[in-house]
Amino acid sequence: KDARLAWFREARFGMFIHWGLYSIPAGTWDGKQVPGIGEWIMNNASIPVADYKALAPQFNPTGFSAHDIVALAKAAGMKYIVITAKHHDGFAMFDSRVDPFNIVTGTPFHRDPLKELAEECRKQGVKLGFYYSQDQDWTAPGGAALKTGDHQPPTYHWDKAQDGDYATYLRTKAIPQLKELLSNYGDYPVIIWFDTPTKDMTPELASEVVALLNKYPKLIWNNRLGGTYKGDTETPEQYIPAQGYPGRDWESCMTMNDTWGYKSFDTNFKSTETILRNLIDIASKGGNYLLNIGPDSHGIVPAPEVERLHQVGKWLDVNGEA
Ligand code: FUL
Repeated sequence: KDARLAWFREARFGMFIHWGLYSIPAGTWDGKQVPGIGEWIMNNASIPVADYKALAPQFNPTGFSAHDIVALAKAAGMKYIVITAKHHDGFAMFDSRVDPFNIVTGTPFHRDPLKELAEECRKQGVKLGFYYSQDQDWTAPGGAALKTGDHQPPTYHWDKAQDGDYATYLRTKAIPQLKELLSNYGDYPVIIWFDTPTKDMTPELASEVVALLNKYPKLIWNNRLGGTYKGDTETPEQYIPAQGYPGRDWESCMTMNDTWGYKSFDTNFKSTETILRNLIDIASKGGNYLLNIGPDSHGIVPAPEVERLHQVGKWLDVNGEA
C-alpha cells in the first residue's frame, strides 16, 4: 500500500484539468450568463438532454496540444495531471465503445486527448490520472443529479430522458467505461478521481466498482467513490485543512479563478503569490496541491492560467527543492 502511494507522497503539486463540452457555452446559455461553476451549466440552466448533446458535433478543439499542456505542468513544477475523462454531463473525453457520446465518435475532432496526454506524460515523465463522475450523469438514463434550482426530489432530474435505474446505469455505462480507462492507456491512470457520491451508490454497488479497481494493484483512488469506502486520499475542495489529515494522504484541489470548467467571463484569478502561499502551506502540512486549469473550446489554456503557472515554476526553480 505504501509503495503504491510513494509517488503521490513526493509529488506535492499536480495539475487538475476540467475540460469538456461545457467549454463551448463557457458560462452563457440562451444569451444569459448562468451563475455557478462552468461545468455545471447543464444542471444550473436546466438544459434538456437533447440540447446539451447537440454541443458534441460543434466540438472541434484543434488548438489542443498534449505536448504543450504536459510541458506547462512540468514548467510549473507539477508532477502529475488529473483530467476529467467524464464529468457530470456524461460526455466521455476519450475513445469509448460503451457510449457514442464521446469525443472520438461524437465530434468532428475524432481524437482521443487522453491517449495523447498519456503518450506525452510518458515522454516527459509526468504521472497521469483520470477523473470519472461515477454517480452523477445528467445525459445517461438512470444517472444521478444533485439538486440545483427548483429541480424536484427524489431524482432532481429536469428531463424525462434522464429517468432510469441507477444500478443499470452503473453496470452498463460507468463500470464498462472505467474498464476502458483502466485498460486502454498502458501504465496510466495511476489515480482514479471519483466525485460527488449520492445515496444511489450503495455499499453493494460501490463494491462492484472496487472489485474492478482491485485488479490494478498500483492504482490509487480518492475518497469520493461512495458506499462505505474511504479510498486512499482525502480531497478537501477549495480549502486547506488547518492541521492537514494526520495519518491520511491528502490533496487540496483548487481553482485559479472561481470555476473549474472554462467560463469566458470569470476573470477573478488568484495572484501568483496566493497560489505559491497555498502550495507552501499545503506542502508544509504534508499534502498535495491539485491546481486546476480549464481549457477553452479550442483546447487552449487561458492566458492568465499559463502566466501564473510559469511564474510559480520560476519561483520553484529558485526556491524549491528538487
Ligand atoms: C465537485 C464537482 O461537482 C465540480 O464540478 C468539480 O469537479 C470539483 C472538483 O468537484 O464536487
